[in-house]
Amino acid sequence: MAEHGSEGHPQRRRAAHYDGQAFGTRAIHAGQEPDPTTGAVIAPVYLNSTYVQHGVGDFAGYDYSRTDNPTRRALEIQLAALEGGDHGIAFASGMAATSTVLQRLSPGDHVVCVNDVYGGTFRIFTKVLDRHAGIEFTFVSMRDVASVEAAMTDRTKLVWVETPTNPLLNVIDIAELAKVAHARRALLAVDNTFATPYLQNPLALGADIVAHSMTKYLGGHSDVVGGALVVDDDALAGELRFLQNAVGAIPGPMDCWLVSRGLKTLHVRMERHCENAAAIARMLESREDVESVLYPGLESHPDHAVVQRQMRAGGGMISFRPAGGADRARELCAATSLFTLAESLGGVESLIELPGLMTHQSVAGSELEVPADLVRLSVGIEHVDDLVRDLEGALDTTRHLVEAAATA
Ligand code: P1T
Repeated sequence: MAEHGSEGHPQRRRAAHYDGQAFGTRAIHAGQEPDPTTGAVIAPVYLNSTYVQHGVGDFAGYDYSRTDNPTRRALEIQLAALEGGDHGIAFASGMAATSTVLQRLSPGDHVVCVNDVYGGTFRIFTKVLDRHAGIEFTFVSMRDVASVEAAMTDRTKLVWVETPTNPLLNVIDIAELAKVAHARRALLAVDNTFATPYLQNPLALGADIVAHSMTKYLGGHSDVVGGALVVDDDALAGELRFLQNAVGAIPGPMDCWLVSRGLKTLHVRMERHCENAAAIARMLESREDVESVLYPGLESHPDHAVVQRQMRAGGGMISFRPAGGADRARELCAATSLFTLAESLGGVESLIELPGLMTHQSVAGSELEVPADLVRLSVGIEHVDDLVRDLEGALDTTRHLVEAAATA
C-alpha cells in the first residue's frame, strides 16, 4: 500500500489550475470534471475499497481507498481551489481534521490556543491530547496579539485560532497572528468553519493550515459530517496526508460526494446567510428586551475594523443575550418554530441553541465557560421576513420573564 496518497487522478487537474477563476466558477468546476470513462457530467461516487493492479505495483493512480479514492480526491481539489491552497485533505469529521494537525506534534510541545473555541476542540485538547500525547496548551484572548506573544515559549509549535470564534464571535486578526507565530517559528492553524472560504481566506493572510468542519456551511444541508485541512506547503501536505492514511480517519465516498454537491452552491448560500443574519442582528439590536448582540457585521461589533479588513461580510452566525437572564434564554430557545432547537450550524435551515448547556457544555467550570444567558443562532436561507417574525414572536412570548428576573 502506498504511504502517501498519489498526487493525482490521471485526468484530474491540480487546484492551481483554477487560479484566476472567480469563486463561484471554482466552486462548480474545480475537481469536478466529467467522468473520463463514461462521460457522466457529475463526478461519480466510487464506492470501492480496492483497485486492480495489472502487475505488482502497476496501477492507475489508486491502490486502496483509505489511501486515496477518486470521489474524495475530487472533493479535496475543490476544497483546495476554494481556499486558494495547493492541497486539500478530507477527514471523517471536523474533530478528525483538528486532531490530525495535533498528531504532528510530540510530547513536550506547546500550543497557544484562542480562549473561545468550539467545546469539542477544547475537550480534545485538554482531555485527550494533553494526557495521551503530552502536549501542553495555553488559552489566551487573541484580540490583543501581545498576549499571544507573551504566552509563546521556545516549545511553542502551533498557534490555533478560530475566527469568528464559537460562540462569542470574536474576530481575530489573522495577518497579525501569523507574524507573531512565524517570529517564533510556530505554525498558524485557522479553523475557518464559521467564515468559510467565501468570506475569508486564511492562507492568503499568512496562515499555514486551514481547518474546517465540513458538517457546517461547506456541506450546507445538515446531512453529512466531515472535516478538512487545506495547506499550500508540499512538505506539510505530505505529513498530513501520511497521517490521513496512517490514522485512517477518512470520510466515505458518499459523504465526500454530498459535500462536493453542497460546495457548488456555497457562494449563493453564503450571500443569503449573510443578508438574513445582518437583518436579524439589526432587529435584535433595536429591541429593548435584548441586552447585547454579537454579530461581526454590525458596526457596534468590537472587532469591526478587523472584520472589514479580513472578511467579505459578517457571516450567518449571531449570538445574543436577552434581558431576563438564563431562564429567559432557555425559554426563548424552545419558543421559536422556524428556528429549530438543535446543535450544529451552517445548514440552509435556521437553528437556535443555548451554548452553555449544549455545544459548549464541555467548557463548563473552565476559564472558557460561556455566559449562561447566551443564545446562538445559525441563520438559514429561508425568507427573512418569516425568520424575523418567528424570533420577534419568541421574544414577545417570553418577555414576562424580563420583569420576573428584575423582581427576583
Ligand atoms: O462536528 P465536527 O464536524 O467534528 O466539527 C467540529 C467543529 C470544529 N470547529 C468548529 C468551529 C465547530 O463549530 C465544530 C463543530 N461545532 C458544532 C457542532 C457546534 O454546534 O458548534
